[in-house]
Amino acid sequence: PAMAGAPRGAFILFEGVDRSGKSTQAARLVEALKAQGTPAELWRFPDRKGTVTGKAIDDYLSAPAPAAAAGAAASAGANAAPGSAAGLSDQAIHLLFSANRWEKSAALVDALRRGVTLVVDRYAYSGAAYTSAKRTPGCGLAWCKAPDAGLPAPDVTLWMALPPEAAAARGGFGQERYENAAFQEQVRAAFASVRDASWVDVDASKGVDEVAAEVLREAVDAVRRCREGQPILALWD
Ligand code: Z5A
Ligand code: MG
Repeated sequence: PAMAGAPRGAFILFEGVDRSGKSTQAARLVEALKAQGTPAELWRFPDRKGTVTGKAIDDYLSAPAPAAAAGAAASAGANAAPGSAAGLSDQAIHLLFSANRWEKSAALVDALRRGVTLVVDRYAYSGAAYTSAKRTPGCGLAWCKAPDAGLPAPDVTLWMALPPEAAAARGGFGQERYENAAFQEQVRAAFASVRDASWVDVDASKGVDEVAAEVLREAVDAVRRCREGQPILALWD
């Protein structure tokens, strides 16, 4: 609280495997915070609009998986047209996802300093988890984390814990690149390797209202800590 002006907002992050309810809860949380008088905005990564990198990432993700095997399905399609985002190498798309966050990092810190709490749907943990899950030679966890080191770190990361069976029961996969069960299991394991002190487990298998109540408790706690002067840290430094 040493700084003049309004206390800063909190950076509240949702991470989790597909269909764990991140987007549902992030939207709910923003409304709940606003209703309590806490200025809040919903952000998501990848930011597919309003960034230089967003369009390429969107094209890459909407391309269907090129092969059946988990690793191959997630990786670049050898048959993709040269120069199309769908055919980007694992390294190139990884760096674009990271660049997409760096594009927004100054604005993110600025919003926090203006007192706005940011509720963020996915971030660098997703980046490291999805790419390292591909098991591309040379792209181990350290390589995957490196480009995101130094980004503003979340004040709390809400890990939406959901067993695979429960995730499967929430409906079939679409046609996007990473939407197959085998790859999702590799992603789940990779997330376990990137968890850090900012992480709090939320039981995402409960009903939407129950999950929302647990999420709000954690969020309010983070907002309080930031108001009391908890500094903005750098990720993975
Ligand atoms: N990716 C990457 O590779 N590198 C990066 O750096 C980043 C991302 C940042 C796009 O992400 C892809 O980008 C993603 C990771 C990769 N790959 N995949 N696959 P995305 O965020 O756009 O993915 P998404 O499609 O928005 O969402 P999602 O993660 O699959 O789902 P979710 O947001 O966690 O869940 P939801 O949409 O809130 O809910 C899913 C369904 O469950 C829906 O029908 C809900 O009504 C239902 N639901 C929600 N909550 C409940 C509860 N509590 N009970 C029952 N049913 C529920
Ligand atoms: Mg989502």
